[in-house]
Amino acid sequence: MEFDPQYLAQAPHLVVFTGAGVSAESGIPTFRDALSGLWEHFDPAQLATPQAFRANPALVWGWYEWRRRKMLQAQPNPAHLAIAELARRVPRLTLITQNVDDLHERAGSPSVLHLHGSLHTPQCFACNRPFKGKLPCPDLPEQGGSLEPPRCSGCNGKIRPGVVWFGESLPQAILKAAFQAADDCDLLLSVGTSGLVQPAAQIPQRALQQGARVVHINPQPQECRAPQEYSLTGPAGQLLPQLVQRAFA
Ligand code: BJW
Ligand code: ZN
Repeated sequence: MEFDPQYLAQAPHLVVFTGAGVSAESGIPTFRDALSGLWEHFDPAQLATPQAFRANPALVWGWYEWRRRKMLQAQPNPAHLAIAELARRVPRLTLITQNVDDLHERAGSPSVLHLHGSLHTPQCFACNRPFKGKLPCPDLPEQGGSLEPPRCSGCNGKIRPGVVWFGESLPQAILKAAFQAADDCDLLLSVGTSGLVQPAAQIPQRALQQGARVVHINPQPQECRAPQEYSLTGPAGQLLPQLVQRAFA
């Protein structure tokens, strides 16, 4: 069945759940896309786990600094802007992202639940104290290279990126708020995610289980198992502005 944009205009509580695909058109690589995904070129076990940081903190810090600087240069794209516009149009919108960039905020979204943390909130690996200093900005080779992490002013521990690595718990209050929103919403837009990483992948499932409509927006067609599940096939930067325009024309 076709998704009627009027459902968007009529939803009392809309959840927008985003993944790396929403930032792809801003030039930020996804993780699992063939050829362009980060995990095509880098091994997550050596870069995105606490064990990796313990084994080689300079390698991990250098890689994340390279990514953080790329993200600082990136700009929000029409998908981020359309989501911010939706927040101004609908009675209630909960925005949940798996992304560690700040492009939703820079597009004007007023409140964002960051399930996997942020590249802009480094903290101490030993005592978790947030790092408040200015990050040094030495030259870095393309794709990272070794860079010693700064030290914590409290305990001299090594500073790590403020993201959630494999095997780590998600921020519990944020996960709880995200699950509550999924359990309560009328419509959920799942934008640019492969839905492979737990526990975030449960969010669209929870919305479906309590009867909400779920719309996947992705260039890859998504399998729809429930009658109130829809797949809109194409890049988010094209589809989302069209959807918003049609819903509120
Ligand atoms: C477009 C587009 C365009 C392209 N427009 N779309 C149960 C079963 C099995 C395993 C587990 C389990 N529970 C926990 C686990 C372990 C693990 C896990 O899920 N592993 C699976 C991979 C198998 N989960 C964890 O470890 C989590 N912690 C946890 O559960 O703690 C308790 C626990 C621990 C251990 C055991 C059991 C319990 C933590 C997960 C942390 C994820 N961290 C990362 C890295 C963040 C830091 C960094 O940036 O480096 O988060 S991994 C990476 O994947 C990142 C993303 O947020 C996340 C999701 O990826 P996403 O966003 O979906 O991106 P892609 O690339 O996968 O997909 C992009 C999509 O966009 C594609 O579909 C494209 O088609 C599409 N696209 N262009 C729209 N223009
Ligand atoms: Zn410390």
